Parts: sequence; structure tokens; C-alpha cells
Amino acid sequence: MKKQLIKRSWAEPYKMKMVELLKMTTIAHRKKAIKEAGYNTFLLKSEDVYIDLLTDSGTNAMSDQQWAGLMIGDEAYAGSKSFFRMEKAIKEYYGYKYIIPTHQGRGAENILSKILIKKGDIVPGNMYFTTTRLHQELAGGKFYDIIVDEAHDPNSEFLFKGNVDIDKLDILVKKYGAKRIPYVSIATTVNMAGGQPISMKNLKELRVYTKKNGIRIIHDMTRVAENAYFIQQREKGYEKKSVKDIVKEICSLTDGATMSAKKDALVNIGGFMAINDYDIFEEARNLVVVYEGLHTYGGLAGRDMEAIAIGIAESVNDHHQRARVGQVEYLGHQMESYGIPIVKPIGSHGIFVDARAFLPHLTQDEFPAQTLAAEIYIDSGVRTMERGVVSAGRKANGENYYPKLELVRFTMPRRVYTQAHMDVIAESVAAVYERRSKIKGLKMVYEPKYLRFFQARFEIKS
Ligand code: PLI
Repeated sequence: MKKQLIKRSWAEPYKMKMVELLKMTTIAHRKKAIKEAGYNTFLLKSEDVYIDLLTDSGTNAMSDQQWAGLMIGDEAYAGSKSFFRMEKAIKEYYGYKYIIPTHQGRGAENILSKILIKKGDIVPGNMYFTTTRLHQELAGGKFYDIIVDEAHDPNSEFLFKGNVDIDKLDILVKKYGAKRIPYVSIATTVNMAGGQPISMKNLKELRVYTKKNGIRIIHDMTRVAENAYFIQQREKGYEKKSVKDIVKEICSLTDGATMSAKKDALVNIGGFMAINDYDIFEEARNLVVVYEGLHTYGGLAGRDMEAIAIGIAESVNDHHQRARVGQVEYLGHQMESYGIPIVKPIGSHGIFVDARAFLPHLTQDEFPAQTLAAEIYIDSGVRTMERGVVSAGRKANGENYYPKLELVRFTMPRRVYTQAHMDVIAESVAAVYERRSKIKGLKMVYEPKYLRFFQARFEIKS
């Protein structure tokens, strides 16, 4: 008998116990809804959305274990048992010494930036993230992008687009001196580059360089387990290592971290700052009571901390990551089959459509990514997000940042949608692609001062 090569698919390592019903809407309803929302998907009401890919932040489905954990959350104001359980999980899975809980990632960024950054300091990083850079700037620092050039090219198939270009860092160190660089800011994975990983090799080289120059590495570990999965799949020497072990190794190469537990850690709210230096910890423990709450809850309910402790353990499971990243890849391949231009390689937390290539007749001042997100919503009720010139905002001198990447992000909540949803999404994008030449751009009619992408309003350009 002829031997057949049978493809073996991944599938979700869980089953459904409860479902949330969705409202189905018409094109006419959605045209009205997006107009009322100022053509900003952040301003839509979620009940008007069918498949919500705005973000993977706080939109995860918790496991039965996490829901059970909510019931045993200790709501004591001080010294909550749930805090100590969360602290234990962070030490066990990430290895950092001291922990400060915060209500979410930006709470940790605020405290850390206030402690480490002085006016006039330079903060190099592997691409900016909106809230991270804003807190660095509010503390008086200036962010410099030191990511490899490939990260700015949506067509480059480089496997580790999150890598740091150490030559770019060296230029900054030589120009400003290491004393003006409080830390290098390293994200795993790099959100704005399309969910792209940093390699262990690069991180090790960065550790050697920063040690030599007496500079800290602060780790934005929001999606560290996803980064670890890519290292396991792509980096020589890591094929047989578990995601759990790789996560711990990544953290061991850094001095401290900020974490939005709303992503990797599979919860709906929460975050923390972690640090190995006792003096910095002491200052953070003092500052957290000003901005977040006592150092054993940091703006979180006891039940939230309980769910984080359980979610951290679930996040480093190899099967979970395979299904998580596998689902994103499935959607990416579906889109590619329709010829949709997407950022490659496919990243961990979503598909990033190249809006410049999709709508080449629009200039960046006509907000191609913002426009495309609105059009996709009108077509199918799928909500996505702009990650381009609107998200990039303005420089301190008031000029717009003009990022090379003008993207629409289809961000995948963890353990929420099915493969049939993926097909519906890809078909909707294909339908919009077919009529792309008829799509008109937008003009901004309201611009808030901070993080404008959240609340800006637009009208169709006549
Ligand atoms: O939304 P927060 O405050 O819990 O976390 C801020 C934050 C920090 N770093 C990174 C890499 C993020 O992705 C991040 C938040 N991201 C959001 C909300 C997103 O939609 O991607």
C-alpha cells in the first residue's frame, strides 16, 4: 500500500463551556455607527461589533481555573493572600526578585519612568510603544529607536525583526555617554513592528554590551511567552526547550520589567513592575501608594491577582502557545491567499495589514490605516485598529511623527474566536480589497493632546 503523508493540524487545547452571543448588524447600521464614532474604531460601541479584533489586551477568555480563582480572591486591603500567590508565580515563572502590582501595564511604566529617567536622558528601545514612550517622555526622557532596519520594512521576511541593532545603540552611547542612558527598553514581542520577536542571541549580545557599559535592560514583558514560542520554533539550540524555560532565560538577561498582564497572562485587567535592584524596588514601593494603591494590591482586586497567578502558569504551556500563534498564522495565510499585503513574517498577536500597499492612492496625511479600519468595519462588523500615523502622534515640537509602517492591526484575543471566524474576517478583507480603488481617505477633525488615536475624530475627505 502506498504510504500517505498526512498533515497533522494543531487544535485548541481547551473546549467551550459557555458562550457569549453576538449581535448581527446590517451594513446600513454599521455605516451610521462608524460615522457617529468619528471613523475611529475606538469610539464604536462594542454591541455594534461582530468580531472584535481591536486588541488582545484584556479581551482574553479566562479558564475555568481562573474563574474558580476569582472566588478565592482575598480582598484584604493589606497583605492579601492573593498578592503573595501572584508574587510567587512571578518569581517562579519570570525569576525577578521584587514585585510591585499595578492596575495595568502603563501604571508600571509610569512608576518605573519616574524613578529611572531624569530630564535630558536618552531611552533607546526596540521600537516605540505608545504608552511606554509617553511615560518616558513625560519623565523628561527622549526615546530613540534602535531596532534593526528590517523591522520597518513590512516585506522583509527576517525572522527576528524585534532585534536591537547594537551599532545604533553604540552610536548613542558614544554621542551622549552611558550615564545619560538610564536603561535600554526591550519589548518581547515588538507590538508596533507586527508582534515580532527578539532572538536570544541578540538579547545575549545586548546583555554583554550593556554590562560592559553599565546600562540596565528594562524588559517590556507584555508578550514574553509568545516571544519565547518563536525562539523555540526559529532559533537554533532552542528546539527542544520548553516555552517555560525560554521565558525564564529571557527574563534572566534583563534587570527589571513592566508587564501588562492583560495580554500574555490571560486576564482582563492587571499588571506589575518587577526589578532585581532593592533600592529601585524601595522607591517603587513608595511611589505605588501615590498612583495605584498599597504595595500589596496596586489598584487590583484580590481576585484579579488570583487570576493573574493562574494565568501566568497557563501562558507558558507549549500547547497553548502553539494554538495561540497557530490561529494568527491561519488568518494570515487566508489573507495571503487573497493577495492581501500583510506584514511578514506573521507575528504573534495579530495580522498587520499594510495599508499603504492596500490603498496606494492615499497619502499618509489621508490616514490610510484609519480609513481601512473603518471600511472593514462597514463591510462585516469586524473591528480592527490603526497602527500608523495617528497612533504615532506628535513630537515634543508639535510635528507629526511619520512612521514607515502604516498598518491596520487585526489583534487576536486569546482563546476567544474560532477558525470559522477567521474565514469570515479574511473574506471581508478580500471584499474590501476588491473595491479598494474607490475608497476615499479621511481628515482629522478633532485631535486630543495625549495618545490621540484613542479619541481622535475623522470625516470622509470630499
Ligand atoms: O494597556 P496597558 O496599560 O496594560 O499596557 C501598555 C502596554 C505596554 N507595552 C506593550 C507592548 C503593550 O502592547 C501595551 C498595551 N497594548 C495595548 C493596549 C494594545 O492594544 O496593544
